[in-house]
Amino acid sequence: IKHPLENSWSFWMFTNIKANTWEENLIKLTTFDTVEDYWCLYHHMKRPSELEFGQEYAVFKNNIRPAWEDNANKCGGRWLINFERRRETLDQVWLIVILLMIGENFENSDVISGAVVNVRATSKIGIWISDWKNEKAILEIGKKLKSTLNLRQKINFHRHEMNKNLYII
Ligand code: M7G
Repeated sequence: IKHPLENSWSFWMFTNIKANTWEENLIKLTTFDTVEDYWCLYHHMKRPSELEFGQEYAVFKNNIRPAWEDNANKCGGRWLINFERRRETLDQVWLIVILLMIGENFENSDVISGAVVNVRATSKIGIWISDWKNEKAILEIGKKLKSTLNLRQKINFHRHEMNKNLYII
């Protein structure tokens, strides 16, 4: 028997084809709702560090698109973790973020929409939260990320529709 997750999640891939619009480059690969199905995907898919520059993975709750325009994201924002040339830690951090998320390890897991990993010269992982006004939940999630991931660098949270940081911890 497989171990069910609290939520069902979709795995998305963003390919950077110049002729396409941003929306057209976003493809839903599959959906999973058990621990075992996640590990199966993990073992078969490329690690983020093996993706090409400009490509992205996103893991979002099943009914939420990894786009600002989605109802669950339009009043939201994200915590951002940057990776400057330390690509090996990118894969480890991505795995832990996914496990924290699908295991509902945050007190405020309900406000989490999903997570994105962008592979660039400076790669980054974003944890998307649906309500930028929910300071308590945002800070709880940010602090838990920092402590679990053992991050020494600062991380910042900003609204999707604004470039200004709301929180830096
Ligand atoms: P990004 O991937 O957040 O990285 O956005 P960056 O801002 O650090 O470069 C890159 C570009 O992709 C944006 O300027 C938008 O043109 C497009 N884009 C990214 N996201 C997450 C969205 C989205 O949710 N909706 C739309 N319409 N475009 C997006």
